[in-house]
Order: sequence, then C-alpha cells, then structure tokens
Amino acid sequence: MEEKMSVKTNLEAVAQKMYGKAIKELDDSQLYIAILNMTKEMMEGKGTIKGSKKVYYISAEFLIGKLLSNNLLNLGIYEELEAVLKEEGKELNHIEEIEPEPSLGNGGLGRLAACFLDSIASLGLPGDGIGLNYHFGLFKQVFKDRQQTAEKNDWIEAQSWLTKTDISFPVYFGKKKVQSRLYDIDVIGYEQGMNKLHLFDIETVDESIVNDGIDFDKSDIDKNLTLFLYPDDSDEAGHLLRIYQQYFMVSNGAQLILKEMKENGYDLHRLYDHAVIQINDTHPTMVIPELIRILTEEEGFDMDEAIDVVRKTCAYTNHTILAEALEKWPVKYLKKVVPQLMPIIWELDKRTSIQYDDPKVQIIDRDMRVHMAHIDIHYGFSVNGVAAIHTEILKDTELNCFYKIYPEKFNNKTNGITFRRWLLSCNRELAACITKTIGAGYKKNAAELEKLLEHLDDEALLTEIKAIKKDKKAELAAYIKEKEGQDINPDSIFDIQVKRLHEYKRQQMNALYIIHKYLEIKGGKKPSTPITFIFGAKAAPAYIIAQDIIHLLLCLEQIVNNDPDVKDYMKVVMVENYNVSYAERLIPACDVSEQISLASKEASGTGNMKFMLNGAVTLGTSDGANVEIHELVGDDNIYIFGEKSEQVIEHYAKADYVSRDFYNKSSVIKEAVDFITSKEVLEAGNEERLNRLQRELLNKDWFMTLLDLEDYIATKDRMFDDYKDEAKWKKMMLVNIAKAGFFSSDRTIEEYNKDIWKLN
Ligand code: 26V
Repeated sequence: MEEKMSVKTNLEAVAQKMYGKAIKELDDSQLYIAILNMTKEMMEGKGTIKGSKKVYYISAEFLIGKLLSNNLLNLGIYEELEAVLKEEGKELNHIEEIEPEPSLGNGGLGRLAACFLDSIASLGLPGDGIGLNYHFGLFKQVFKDRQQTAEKNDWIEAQSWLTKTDISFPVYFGKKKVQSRLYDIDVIGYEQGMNKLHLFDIETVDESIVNDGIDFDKSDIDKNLTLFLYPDDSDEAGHLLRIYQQYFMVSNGAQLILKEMKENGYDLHRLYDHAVIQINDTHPTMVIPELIRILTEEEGFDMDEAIDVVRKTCAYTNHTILAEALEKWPVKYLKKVVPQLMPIIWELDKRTSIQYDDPKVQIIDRDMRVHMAHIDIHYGFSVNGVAAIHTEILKDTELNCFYKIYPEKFNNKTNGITFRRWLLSCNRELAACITKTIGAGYKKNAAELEKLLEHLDDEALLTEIKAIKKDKKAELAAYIKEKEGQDINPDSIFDIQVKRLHEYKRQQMNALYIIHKYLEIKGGKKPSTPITFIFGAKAAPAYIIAQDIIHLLLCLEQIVNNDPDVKDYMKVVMVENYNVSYAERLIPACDVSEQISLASKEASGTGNMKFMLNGAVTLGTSDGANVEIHELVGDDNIYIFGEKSEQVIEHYAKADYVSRDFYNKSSVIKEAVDFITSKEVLEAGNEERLNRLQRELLNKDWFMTLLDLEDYIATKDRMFDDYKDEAKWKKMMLVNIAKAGFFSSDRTIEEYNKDIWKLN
C-alpha cells in the first residue's frame, strides 16, 4: 500500500510540476513523458552499483528496445503503476506504445549486449556499456512493390532516456580534431542498483544532411559521424566512415575509462586490477592500440609495460566464423583516418612477426590489411565463442593456429537472454502461471524453471499454458491485422522465422517449403491443421541476394493469401520493420521456432532461446545453441534435421557440393525451385530479382539450401502432423519452458565474471 501511495504521489507531483495538471487530465503522450521522468528519478534514487573493479562492455551496437516497461519491472513498480493508472482510467499498455524504439543494433550481437547490461546490473556487478549514439540507428524497413526500401528511424525526442552529461573529449583523426559529447542511459538492475550505458555523440552532428531515405554525404565527418549505424559500406566512403566511427567510439571509451580510474585514485600501472574491457566482436578492437598510445604518449609508460597492462585488461568475444564478416582494414584506410595509431599497430605487428612465422597469425598480411581479430587474440587475455559448438569450431578450424599458440586464452560462454524482458515483461500471463505453479524463485534463479518438470502430468497446468499460447496468438493476429492489414487464423499453427536476412540463415529454404506446400494444396493434398508462416527480417541495403529473398517472400505472401483454393489452409506474412518490440509480440505467440541455418554457420542464435522460453518447439539444424537446446530437451522435444557441421565443413574443404545435382535428382526440389520463375510468381514480382535468385540456388547455393531441403520438408511435415496430438505437443511446450533456465543471461554473465572479469 505504501509503495502504491508513493508511486501515485510521485506521479502526481511530476504531473503537477510538468503540466500543472492532475494525472486524469493528461493525454497519453503527456502521461508517457511524466512517467518517463518519474521513472528516471526513481532509478537515480537506487544509486550506482559500486566495486573496486568494473567491466566496460564496449560495443558498436546496443539493441536495447523500448525501456519503459522493463525499467518499471526492474524497479518493482510495474503493477503498482498499472493499478494507479487504471484508477484514473488510463491503460499502461497504451502508454508504453508511445515510446519510440531506438534501433542501435543489427540483430543478435546488439541485442546480446543489451541483455548483458540487464544481467550485469541485476547481479549487482559494476559494469557499464560504451557505444555510440546513432541518431537514426539502423534503417527503418518499408516495403514498396514487394521490395525493401530504407528510411531513417528518427528515435531521439526532446524527452527521452538519454541524459546529456558534461563529459566531452577531444578526438583526433590525424590533425583533425573533433569534440565528443557523452549521453548516458541508466541501466537499472532487477531489484538492484544502477549502471550506465554511455553513448558518445559528436557535438557537430547535423541531422539535416540526410536526403531521401538514408542517403547522405559520407565525406562530411563532422556532420555525419553518429547519424547511422553501419551505413551502407559497399563503397570506400562507407568503409572509411565505419573506421571513423570505430575510432571515435574507442578513443572516447579509452579516455572515459582512464578518467574514471584517475578519479578513483587507481594506479594506471595496475589498470587490470580495476578495469576489464570486453571487446564485443572486432568493431571496438582499436581500443587496444589506442590505450597503448595514450599510456605511452601521455602517461609515461614504456612500450613493453603499456602492452602488458593493456593485454591484461582486454578480452575479446568472437560472434561469427563467416570469413567475410571478420574485419580486415586496409593499412591505407587506417593511415588516412587514424595515422597516429599506425605506428602502434606496426609495433604490435613487428612483435608478433618476430615471435611467430606462420603467415596466418600475422596482424598485417601481405596485402597490407590489418586483421582486427588477430590484434584482439595476441594482445588480449581471453578469447571466447558464444556457444559450445561455435567455440569448438573456432579452436579446431577457424582459429586453430591461434589455439595452438594460446590454448589457455580460449573459452566458451554460451549466450543467454534476459528473462526480465523475454518472459516477465513480454509474456506476463505465462510468467504468472509459472509463478503460481513453482513459486517466484525462478525470477532470480532461472534454473528453478526445471521444477516445472514435476508437473508434466498436471493436465490443468498443460491446458492453461496452451490457453495462454492461444491468447497470445489472438493478440498477435489482431496486431498483424492492424499493422500489416493481413487476416490470419489464430487457430492455425504459427510457424515463425524472425532474424536478420542472410543466406546462411536460409530463409530461402523456408520459402521453398512454402512453395512445396502451396503446390501440394493446389494438387488437392490439404494439411489437417492450417498453417501461418510468419517472417520478419531486414537485409543490408547492399546485399542483393538477401533483397531478392525478401522479394520472393513478399510475392509468395501475395500469391498464397489471395488464392481461394489455398488461403484457408495456409497464409504467409512478412511483417514490416521487424524489431525488438515486434519480437516481444511474435515470440509469445509462436508454435514452431525456425532455426534452420546451415550447420557450422550460426555462432549461437539467441532467438532460439527466446522462443523456447515462451513454449515454442524448435525446428532446427545442429548449429549454434540449437545443439545445446537439443541436449537439454532431448530428442523427443525438438525437431532436428540436416547435415551436421563436420560434414558441412568437409564439403567446403573438398568443394564437392553441387547444388544442381540435388535439383536434378529430386522432383520435389525441382518443382519448388522452378516455381520461383513460374508464371504466377513473375506476374507478382520482378523478373530480374527472381531469375537472379533462382540462378544463385542452381549455380552456387553457397549455404547449401538444396542439400538439406528434403530432410527439412520431411521433418517439418512430421512436426505439423505431431501438432495434432495435443497431449504430446503440450508436454513438449512444458519441457521446453522448463529447460530454458540454462539460457538466462544471468548464467552467462556469472560465467563471464567467474572466468574472465573476476569482479569482486
Ligand atoms: C556480419 C556481416 C558483415 C558483412 C558481411 C556479412 C556479415 C555476416 C554476419 C555478420 C555478423 C556479425 C556478428 C554477429 O552479429 N554475430 C551474431 O552474434 C550473436 C550474438 O552472439 C549470435 O547469436 C549470432 O549467431 C551471430 O550471428
């Protein structure tokens, strides 16, 4: 009661101060601003998490999503506020909708960083994020003529979670000096104190230079530096801009860290006793030479000691084994953008080359490119992969030559997700049902979800979980109707694939299944339960084949949903601008979670964990964290198909995969691939795109879609068939929820802390 009074009194006071009005008299937008300000004040009141050693999680991306709901939850006032508002005739749900979603990330890597910040604070560990304040973030996806177009996402408003600080640093690009400005976002732990997400901006940024879509003058660094996340990097100006951004981020980060060390009176010669820098993929790698530069040029260190101190402070996480995604910057570019770093990088390269002959472990290669990951591995103390299989592949193949030199540096940290956002907040009904059944202990100790296994025969519970799923499907159907204008049947199976569009993730394989099913229905073979295939995916603007795949999906949506013979049995929906908020609606409503990457290619995946936690059953390959999900739930509660990673790696080594052989051998595959350029599809779509995609599948198919297609079709059909067996399906749902505890990012962060950070 006291809490409720205080939330009410607080909100009344803020409403009076800001608008001179009572809560009742505010419209939803004003109320949102009042609640935002009240929440920020209450978070301040929780105080900063303290300790003698702090982790700095430095990352080009923090895909934080909307913050209101989670901050209220972590403050423990969500329900009180909801009740207070109800008394005044207001709906917290509607007010949450008003908050704009920042798009400060591409996908998994950025969302992981956001989950980690939540867990670090929730475990009461001192740890801040360091990144960039992109004004328009990642582009907003808009479909026109069944193709993706890009617009800016204008998310920063006058009143927001960002707080402008008085911290500002000079950053030099050679002789050119720019001035930064730090904005902070408070990160409140669950029933805990507060850490910060530090987002650096450039003082002279100019939003007005953006033309149509996301087009802007890439050469005007003073104005464009923090406008977009990873702008189109298909040309030289794009690459250069990325290097400008990366150096701006790490130079500010390094200056901030050293400033905090000095303010605390710590000896920089023992930096590693008070700070650990977790380098999220290679994007922040320049923090290593930048720190060495500052320590030698400004703090009087000799080179040997500077390198030693920095090496003991920095740890690197690898998030991909795709060669094309490992950054290699030409010396020429680095010389142009950050000439002051090149002598340090040459020095690091010299030391490595004296010690090791192997050309594969050099920092600067014969083509004069700087291998950023090699800097991290030689000059950091820890290298981790993000799922068991991923770390094994790094050790055995991709980074084997490094593993031989530094076996002690390599370790695995299987990814996790914050249950605050991905269960307690996005699926409050399921969380309440779980709490009622096993108590609230799982909220702080996710492993307790296993207690649900004692209830495998509890019919009432199983029925309740299925009913919650049904409600969530109905809510999603209503939302999709409103947003996409599509009618979908809540009683159909919701089969969902949402993630960045990339050939290795194989949305095209799912599309081929859809074609197969469509043709079957046209031929009179109707599925016993209708199916809704849902996609959400953005493709990099310069990634042509990915754009073609989106186009095919949108054409299939048009054809299938308007075919009177078919539309009652299946539907296809590609949602526009898939983002964190959309994920929070899609995931609780999912029956079948599509995790179908080519084995060995998806480092971990984290969507797979979110779906499982919400009672979806996985249809997946033996890739990334799917492997660990499979081990946890057992053969009976997951549908695994496709070639294993060892075989896939062998196919690449032998170069013996020929997609056309699979096409020629199988009438089912042939029929599906041929349909891409059939009369129906060409009428709906763009001939050039569809031809190109078909040619790609037949002549190259680098990610071996056709290799796994038949097994995929058979396994998926078996899964849909099993859906009819309600008793069986409900048990699978419960086992998946019960076994999801391992994938709490609290567990992941505890492991990072125990093995790498050692915060006290
Ligand atoms: C980056 C690029 C850059 C340009 C060319 C193609 C390409 C392909 C992939 C990437 C991914 C970069 C790193 C990344 O986002 N990795 C994701 O990290 C997640 C969190 O650890 C993990 O769950 C995903 O499996 C992994 O793909």
